[in-house]
Amino acid sequence: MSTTPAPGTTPLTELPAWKALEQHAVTLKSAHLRDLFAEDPERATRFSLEAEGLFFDYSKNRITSVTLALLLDLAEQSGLREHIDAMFRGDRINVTENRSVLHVALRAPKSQKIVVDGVDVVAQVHAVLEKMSEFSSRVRSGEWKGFTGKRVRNVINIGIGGSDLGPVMAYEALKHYSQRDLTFRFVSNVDGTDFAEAARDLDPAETLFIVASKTFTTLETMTNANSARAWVLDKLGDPKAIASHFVALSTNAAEVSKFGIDTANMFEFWDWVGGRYSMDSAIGLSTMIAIGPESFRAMLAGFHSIDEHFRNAPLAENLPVLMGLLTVWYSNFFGAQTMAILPYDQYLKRFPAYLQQLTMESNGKSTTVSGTHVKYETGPVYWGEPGTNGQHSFYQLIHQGTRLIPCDFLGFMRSLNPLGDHHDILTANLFAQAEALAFGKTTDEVIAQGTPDWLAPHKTFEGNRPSNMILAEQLTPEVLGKLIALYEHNVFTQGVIWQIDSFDQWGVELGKVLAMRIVPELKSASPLQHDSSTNALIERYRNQKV
Ligand code: G6Q
Repeated sequence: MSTTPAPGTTPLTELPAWKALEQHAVTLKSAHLRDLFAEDPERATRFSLEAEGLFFDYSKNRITSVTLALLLDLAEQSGLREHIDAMFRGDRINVTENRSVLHVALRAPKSQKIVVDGVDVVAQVHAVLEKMSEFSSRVRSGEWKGFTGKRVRNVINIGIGGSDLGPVMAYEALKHYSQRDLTFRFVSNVDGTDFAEAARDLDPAETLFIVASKTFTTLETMTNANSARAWVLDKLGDPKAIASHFVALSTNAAEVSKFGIDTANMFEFWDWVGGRYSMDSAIGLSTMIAIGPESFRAMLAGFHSIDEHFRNAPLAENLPVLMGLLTVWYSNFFGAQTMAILPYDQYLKRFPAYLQQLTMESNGKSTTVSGTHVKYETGPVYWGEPGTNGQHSFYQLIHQGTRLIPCDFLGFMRSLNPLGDHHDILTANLFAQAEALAFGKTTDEVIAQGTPDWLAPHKTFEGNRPSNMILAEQLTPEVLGKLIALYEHNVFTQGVIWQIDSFDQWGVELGKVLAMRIVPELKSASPLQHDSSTNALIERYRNQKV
């Protein structure tokens, strides 16, 4: 193994392992998975592993033992191990924002200590968890009353991006465990339709709003929160009603009280929790109300078990590391532009959307931590839908299109809703798709099945399309925590290799500023100083709005 340069000091493309991978990829591109499996009867065992109750089969990837060794060299030469240690220590690895990145502290057991600037953040986390548990129990039992004395029956989370996608995804994923006499809704879009449709059939006297915003200044969220306040006051009249119908999840106590929410009803988190890494912080309050404090803690334990695995397992047996390296392999050496996330579980219907933010906001960067422009591709586009629905729409392109789309398949051994042979059919589809993508169907096989020669090319499947298979016993809160942590650390691994800051989001910040400039221009007749296209669009809106 070659010597390891200090992390980040050598440009990625000059690392010996990178150069070796470039050479190796040339030979491997012509290898077919059919042959790789035929040559090695042990392949499925060689390229699969089980960790923390998750089974990971990565044998249907276009790799050999040499590929794996080179990718692991790349991880070592990139200083992955040192970067992992730095994150867990609380070093300020989010360099452009000069912040620690400590979502792992959100699920650390009470006995653990992580000290940042002289403060034990684990103790802070547990104090907030206690407060959340107490509040959730009061809402769930009906003890928390609205202003008129009616119990809360509806919970509406108002937030956007990291303050929305996690709570929505987790609510959907864990609906099976939720308290069914409570209604949960999520309002994110500043489009008035989102709030109007969420509130239209609800009684303000029975509705609790959770205003979720790390900064408490986000235009969309504050606009929706103000409309919610007006909606409550319209029916309940008295401004004192706000205290019983609004709570806040935020890092910004000053803005929370300015809005009129008592800071006693604020659940705190900290600047070392990134928005897209916050669904297990106070931002998860709606999840905790839905599934209860005990299940929420089980979810945290699931996260923590993968954190420990990521931190301690050798790189070669480290599930998130392997997943991250495979994504680097396809993105940088096979020209793959996208990754499909295909959960075979209806409860995970929002999981691809959640991962879209986690992965694309984290690794959609083109400047390295040392400020140079990258000379290679970084974060791929993540997308997906639950199986089997996707099979009847976009899978065609994955099977027979011209693009290489590595897939992550996710499945469970047992259904939460056993119904006839539904689960066998679902799982048969899951396994069959991965098999067909890898092995395809040759023209000879097609002709042997009686297809006329002219039609045979259309019914031929090239195969050699890579996929991972991730299996767990059943979708529980704990397993959901494990799956999310798996992708968080997968993203981390990719970011370290690509030498980018996976924890800032300057693109999102830009969006927040740009709209603020145009809002007043839409309301006035002031002269415009944009480009001719933007000026014309604003003029058109000014002329046609009622
Ligand atoms: C996430 C991003 C972004 C953020 C939203 C909402 O990592 O920073 O999606 O979560 O812009 O921000 P607030 O929580 O501050 O309202």
